[in-house]
Amino acid sequence: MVISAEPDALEVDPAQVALLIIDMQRDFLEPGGFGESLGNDVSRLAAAVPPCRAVLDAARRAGLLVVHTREGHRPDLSDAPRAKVERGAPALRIGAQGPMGRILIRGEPGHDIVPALAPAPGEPVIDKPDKGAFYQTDLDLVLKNRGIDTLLVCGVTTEVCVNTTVREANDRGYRCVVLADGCASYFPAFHEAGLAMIKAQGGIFGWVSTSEAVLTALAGRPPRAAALQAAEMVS
Ligand code: TIU
Repeated sequence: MVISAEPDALEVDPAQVALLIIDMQRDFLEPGGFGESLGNDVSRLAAAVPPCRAVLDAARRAGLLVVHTREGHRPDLSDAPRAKVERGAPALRIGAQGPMGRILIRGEPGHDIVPALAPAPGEPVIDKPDKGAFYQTDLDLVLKNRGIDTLLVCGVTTEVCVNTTVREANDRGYRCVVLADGCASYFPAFHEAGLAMIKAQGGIFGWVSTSEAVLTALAGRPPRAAALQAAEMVS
């Protein structure tokens, strides 16, 4: 199938494509979690949920591998570096008690993926201790064993976990197609810059596309003219 994208449309084999949804957790999207503890307006991330959901539904219908990630730590914090834990006010740090349970701790309500994007039985969920989804996880193994060479990437935040993961994936030989409207940031300027950095220089880290372009491709419809698609692209 052909996916309209910037800097160029790309042709991919659906059997080798996975949808990777990064950290769409209550801790980042809802009040009382890690994102808010860092001083952020978490309501800015809500817009990414419907596009992610539309692509998730289409990916499931098309039989694509769907992989979810979650950022978080063991309850004893043994996998959390002090340099990461000892930031911010003590009452708001990783492991502190918040309204959705202990902040960024596996098994707590805030660590869960938001209900609209809940993993289906059988879909791999990668628990990662930091920003990159390949760092100290078996994601590469899961993808290689399925013959995946292209990732459709959604999630939050654009410039933090999405960008870190895309850079890691690019170095490992994966094509990354980042869906602009399926990603979000607490900082609109960082969202824009995060996407621009990926597609600059001929696609130095990958491609930027939209949920609509992926839905079109998965439905087997021909991609619209690249110029039209680019004009509509959410950046
Ligand atoms: N703070 C911020 O923008 N993001 C994170 O801490 N983690 C993810 O992006 N998942």
